[in-house]
Amino acid sequence: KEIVFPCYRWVQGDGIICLPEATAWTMGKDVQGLFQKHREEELEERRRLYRWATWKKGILLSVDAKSEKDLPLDVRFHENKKIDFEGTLIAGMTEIALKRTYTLLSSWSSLEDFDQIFWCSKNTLAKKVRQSWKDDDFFGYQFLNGVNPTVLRRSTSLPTRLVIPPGAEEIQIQLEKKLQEGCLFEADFSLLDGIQPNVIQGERQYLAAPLVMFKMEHDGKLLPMAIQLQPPCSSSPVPPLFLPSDPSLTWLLAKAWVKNSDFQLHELQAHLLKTHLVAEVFAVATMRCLSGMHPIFKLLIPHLRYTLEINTRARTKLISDGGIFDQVVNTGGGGHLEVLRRATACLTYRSLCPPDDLADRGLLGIPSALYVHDALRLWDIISRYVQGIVHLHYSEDKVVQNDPELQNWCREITEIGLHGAQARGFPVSFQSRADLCYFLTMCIFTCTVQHSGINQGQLDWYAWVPNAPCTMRQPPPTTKDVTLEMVMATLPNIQQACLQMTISWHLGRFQPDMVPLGQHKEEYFSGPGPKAVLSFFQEELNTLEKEIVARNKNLDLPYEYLQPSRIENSITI
Ligand code: OYP
Repeated sequence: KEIVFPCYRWVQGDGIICLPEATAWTMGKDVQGLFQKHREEELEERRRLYRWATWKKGILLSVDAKSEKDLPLDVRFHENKKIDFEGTLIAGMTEIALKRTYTLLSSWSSLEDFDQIFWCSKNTLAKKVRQSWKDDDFFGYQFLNGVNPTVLRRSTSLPTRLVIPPGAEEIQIQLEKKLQEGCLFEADFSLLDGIQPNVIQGERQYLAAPLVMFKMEHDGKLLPMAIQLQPPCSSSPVPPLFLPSDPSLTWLLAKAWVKNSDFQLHELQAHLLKTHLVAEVFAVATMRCLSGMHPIFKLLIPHLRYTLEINTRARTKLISDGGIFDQVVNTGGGGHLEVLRRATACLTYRSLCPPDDLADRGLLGIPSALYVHDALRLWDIISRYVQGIVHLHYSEDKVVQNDPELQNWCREITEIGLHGAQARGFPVSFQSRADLCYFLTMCIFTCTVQHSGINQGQLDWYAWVPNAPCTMRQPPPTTKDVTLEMVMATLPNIQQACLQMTISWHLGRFQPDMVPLGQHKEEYFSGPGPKAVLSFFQEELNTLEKEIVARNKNLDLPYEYLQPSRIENSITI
């Protein structure tokens, strides 16, 4: 009797989809060893097709591919995705060229001049950003519910770097009072300290490493109290503390510096490293270690679609020599790789799991923290889904312990892909079903919820360039004498601002071929058990969708990035 082997492959291009047959099998279940040989051969071939590569030392490992053309067909963009991706870039670049011509003779001397290139037609929240970007509560809001909700933490003491300059004792008293009340928060960008800034077309750019102190009001508003742009250092005078009571342009420039630093940590640490590159490690390890009939392969594969190709494109065009970072970002020219290296060196398992991360950052139980609320709800929903699938295939902890493909997958992720991350809390083996479920929840959460939360907001928050400048062309102010000329000479020039808008739109806009979380059509599992688990997952997502829509109706600024229908099933952009 011929055995039909389950396979994961789907044939691309001509629309034929070849779905995996049979049920998911762990090796333990295959007592007669019927599939053993097939599994071994399959994995041997996959290890040949998907190899680890060190793109740059000190950064997570990636798939071995010089360009997307080197990738196996199974993981390439479908034709329509490719046309859309490349077409949008061309459209964006053409629009920039037109704008450049159109603005050739106009002035670039007031903040309103950014209007000349602003794409207000493209969305409404971006318009609101343009109106309100100078307001302190709007500035604070972004650290809770903006494009980068990953830096803020509740203070447990006054930061040691916060040296109070003479004459600013009053602010120290206020900070201590807020600390006592438990409503003092901070955003610290020390990771950027000492990073070499870019040189763009012969012009030196500048970087800062700010600290912002915030207070939370009773109505849930987060307000900045003080900004220190550089950490103190023994060879220079105590850095000034910028305050809301400073002249308005001084305070505005200090906030713009913070937003520039936030842009760097957002794109390099929160976005690139902690979603894209981590997901790539899961993808390569999954292809190398788990056979197509393995239940965990079937569980994860929909959440790994297109990730290898988008990341390969990022390595050839975005963070490459002469890529977009080098062209218009002040960490570009190598500093961006050093930021990635530093961020890799402090990447912990806890920081990828919201229940741990948000507790560590003291962000639980804050009604105005909408990202926190939605992320935790989604974590729970995903964890029930994962548990449903895992418990169908692993009857007890022993079965987990005795699954060699799975254990190998775990070790390969932590020791190889994540570059020896066991010291930072990542597991090298799974001892129980609970261990396994937690790790898988983290994998799926990272590839779906977290990426959507971090990616979509680029469209809203980065189109009005002064709100999040991609580069700074003058050094940070060291006194409080700030003029409009200084502000304009510091913020990005027309060319840089245009490119920032184009790329933010390219990445943040709705993806025409997007598959929402849990809505993939491929049936990797057959049999009623897994199907019921998947439909329960979909139901729970539906319920949450309704809750979020209802909540947003009553808000001035709706928080929509984690609405399940907007969360993509994998990292594809
Ligand atoms: C890949 O062909 C990606 O020029 C975007 O990267 C853009 C390209 C390639 C260039 C395409 C081309 C997607 C995935 C990612 C990521 C995280 C970092 C995003 C940083 C965006 C920075 C915006 C810069 C504005 C100036």
